[in-house]
Amino acid sequence: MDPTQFDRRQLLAGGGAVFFCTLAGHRLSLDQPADVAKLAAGVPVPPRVAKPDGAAEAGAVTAGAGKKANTRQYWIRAEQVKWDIVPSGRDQMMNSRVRGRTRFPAYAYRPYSANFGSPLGPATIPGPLIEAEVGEQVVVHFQNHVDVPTTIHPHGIFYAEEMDGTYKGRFTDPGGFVQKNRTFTYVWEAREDSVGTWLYHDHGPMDPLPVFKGMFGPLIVRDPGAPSPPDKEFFLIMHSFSPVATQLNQQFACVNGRAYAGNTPTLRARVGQRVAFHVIALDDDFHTFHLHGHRWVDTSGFGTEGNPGTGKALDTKTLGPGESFTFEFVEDNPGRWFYHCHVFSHLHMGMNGWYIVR
Ligand SMILES: [Cu+2]
Repeated sequence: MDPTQFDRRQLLAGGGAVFFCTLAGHRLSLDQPADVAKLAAGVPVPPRVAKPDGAAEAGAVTAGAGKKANTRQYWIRAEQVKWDIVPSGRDQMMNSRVRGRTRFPAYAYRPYSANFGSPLGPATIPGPLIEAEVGEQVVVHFQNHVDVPTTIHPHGIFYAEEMDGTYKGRFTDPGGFVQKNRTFTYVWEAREDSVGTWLYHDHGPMDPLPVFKGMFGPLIVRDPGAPSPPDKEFFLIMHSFSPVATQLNQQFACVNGRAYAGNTPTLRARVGQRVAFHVIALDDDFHTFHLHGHRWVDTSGFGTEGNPGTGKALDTKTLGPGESFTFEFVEDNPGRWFYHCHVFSHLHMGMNGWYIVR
């Protein structure tokens, strides 16, 4: 068979759409809107989750009881919010207007005071920073207020199987399928090998649509013996908003829930300050984080036996889905700088922002 003919036929059969994932028996593509609530209706409640009332929430709370470790507690609720990806309506890099609709019904994590007393801020994309020091226990009370079952699944920190926050079909633990208006308490441990910058995100039965609607955030485990934190710390998550999740008619390449300089975070520092960038990638692409006017020494792998790191100077680093890295430098170069993804299509779909040094 003529291979060009085959490709053409395949393309036509799929309507030009590129396969993304199968969810509740439906094949989804990134560029075609999906209704996540409708899809969720087709997912059966796993047997361990469907236990008698209250059983799904018990157990978890006692998992860390009796431990001597210091505990850090978080109250985080998943909420539905109208989210504007380009609130200014403009792209400051190209000095142009961004056409089309940019607001969509998002899912986002929102921090609360103890026992969900009152919100500590708005629901944001990414969600609140979860922070711990080695030796601490992290207790995250998670309440789900979105229409579909969701979870919190952490990277890097230690957790027992039932604290994984992951849907596993009929083997799912209660923490992997938190239904609307239910609460689940995750208990994790910051151990020595957890030091670093990580992320957390939904890993429930509708994975990855809630992530593509905004359910992710940064997590950092600090070494209490390390030098004091830098003067400036920036947490940047590189991701995208695709029509499959936003129901908008175009794709946006984002940093922290926004697209295009002037909407993405504008970072500020002064000469002489110690500056740290924590960079995370989370969508279906690789990203090359690039910072203008600066270099840093690649220390990834330093301190690990058999992997001394390269020690090379970098100004660009590639991240795959779910990866993260941190770099630090002492600021010595004033100016108005760009940070951006160096994949050009991402850069021009909005994955860029300002770094301003005085
Ligand atoms: Cu990119």
